[in-house]
Amino acid sequence: MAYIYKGTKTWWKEAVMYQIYPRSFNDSDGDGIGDLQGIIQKLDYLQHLGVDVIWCSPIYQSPNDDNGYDISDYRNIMTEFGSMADFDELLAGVHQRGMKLIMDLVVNHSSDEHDWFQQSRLSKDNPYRDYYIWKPPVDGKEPNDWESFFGGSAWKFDELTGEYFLHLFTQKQPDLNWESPKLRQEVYDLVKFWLDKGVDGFRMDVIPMISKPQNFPAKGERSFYELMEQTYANGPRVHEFLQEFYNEVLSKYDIMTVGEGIGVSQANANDYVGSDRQELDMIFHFGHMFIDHGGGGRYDPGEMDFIEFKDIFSSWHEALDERGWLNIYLDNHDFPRMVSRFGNDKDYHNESGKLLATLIMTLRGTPCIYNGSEFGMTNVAFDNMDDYRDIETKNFLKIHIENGGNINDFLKITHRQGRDNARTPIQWDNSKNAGFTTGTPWIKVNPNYTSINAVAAVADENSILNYYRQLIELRKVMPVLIYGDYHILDKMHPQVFAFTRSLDDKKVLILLNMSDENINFETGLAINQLDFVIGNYSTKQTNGSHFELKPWQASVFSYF
Ligand code: ISL
Repeated sequence: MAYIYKGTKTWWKEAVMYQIYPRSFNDSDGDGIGDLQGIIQKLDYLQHLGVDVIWCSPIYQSPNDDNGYDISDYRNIMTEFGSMADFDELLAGVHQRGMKLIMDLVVNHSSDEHDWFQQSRLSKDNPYRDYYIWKPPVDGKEPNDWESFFGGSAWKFDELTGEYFLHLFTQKQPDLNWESPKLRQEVYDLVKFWLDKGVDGFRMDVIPMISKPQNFPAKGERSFYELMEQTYANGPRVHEFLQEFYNEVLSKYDIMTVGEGIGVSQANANDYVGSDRQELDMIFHFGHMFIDHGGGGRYDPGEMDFIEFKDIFSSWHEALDERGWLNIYLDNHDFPRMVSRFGNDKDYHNESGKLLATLIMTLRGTPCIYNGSEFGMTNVAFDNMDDYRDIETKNFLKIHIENGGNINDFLKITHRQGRDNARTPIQWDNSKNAGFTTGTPWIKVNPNYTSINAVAAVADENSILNYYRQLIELRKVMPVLIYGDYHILDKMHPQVFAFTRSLDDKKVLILLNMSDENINFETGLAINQLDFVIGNYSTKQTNGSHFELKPWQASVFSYF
């Protein structure tokens, strides 16, 4: 029976997204920090790649305690990144090339250097006091045992009024109090400011966390992840706030909204992104990204479980069904590089880079390419902890040392798990500093830039980049890859991720051998005719329903 997609068809479901981490993207003025003019210089490169929507990590004024995710002025551009005139030129340049620009909205917290916070902390009766979450000491100590994502207590004492304020991230990122109608109106006004400038939407930072249970229940014996999922995220008024946000602002523009779905599960995802909910358009989840995080989080790594990895994609497809929509990704600025984490960046760099590209481009959802991963940028392994910049890494190093750990053990874990793996400067070419800056880069360049860089990739018809270009083109002429149903094959197979997509009378078979082995794979499908669509090996082994797959072979066929 042919599958008919009954959900709504729209531009942001058919788009391919590209995330830019501006600080590391391209430096135009030699200060060693990426900037907006640097992005403008690369718009033709992005148009050539074929992406439709660019998501820029925060570019607002910030002291950069958390590289822009601590905003001190929501209506001005970060000094190092340029001016509002630069932004206007960037937005115009994006639109002239037929692309769209979405910004990063960080309104679960601000910077402590924001005027709102500077006012709020002055006195208990200050008009801005309730823009943040203040609590008196309990027995002379923190109000409760909540922990920060970045280690330590989630409360910081402020001498001025003798109270604690909540910060689920760094001490310089005080949580905003969405219980305050005035604060919510401030948020809606600043969002309107950017939408009226023509911005095409927002990625919303930790948006499931904006409603805190007002009894502030203790963590107790729960793990941090349980505390985060059960208490920080999915709070009692989160949907009320998002529906108010939608009705007052978001519904009035033809835009795209992407929720960072931290703490959201298959069970409640459609409460956020169901087309009937009038909240968000899509979310990205963390199921596959947290598989190898141990009980102690990112710096307490366990093993990746391939069967679980596959099952997470299948269960999310089933959970959202035709009501909701996903943003599909395998890396971003918070996680290691995909080809290093999920591929084999040593022996099968090209093949596994293309295989992972095939995966994110053929699952149902809006795929997001993280800057540099389109040509296979890899993790970095700095020799010295002093070369790392991420506040999360620094905080957890301090805790590791305080707990008697040694710095070399932590360095090895950081090589595997650290966020700076994804934040080394984009490797444009094989000139000094990979063409990122004429100055001293804010973070060292990965030494493999001499062989892994955009110029080489564009020129090499067999590069990961040119393979992405072909996949992006395919999606434009194969609606089955956008709206098609999904069905996994042999879900317990230890090396192969195989699935089909089907829409109307079109059927596509995707075979991904995610191992270093040669694998004989039986699809079990009754296949009359098989047409090769795309793949990372030139040979096209086909024998009805049985396939011989080479290491990291990705093959896509249409079939009847
Ligand atoms: O790094 C993580 C914890 O190990 C991620 O879970 C991350 O902190 C979480 O997904 C929230 O990320 C977002 O909010 C943070 C910011 O540091 C991240 O860069 C941003 O993506 C606080 O704004």
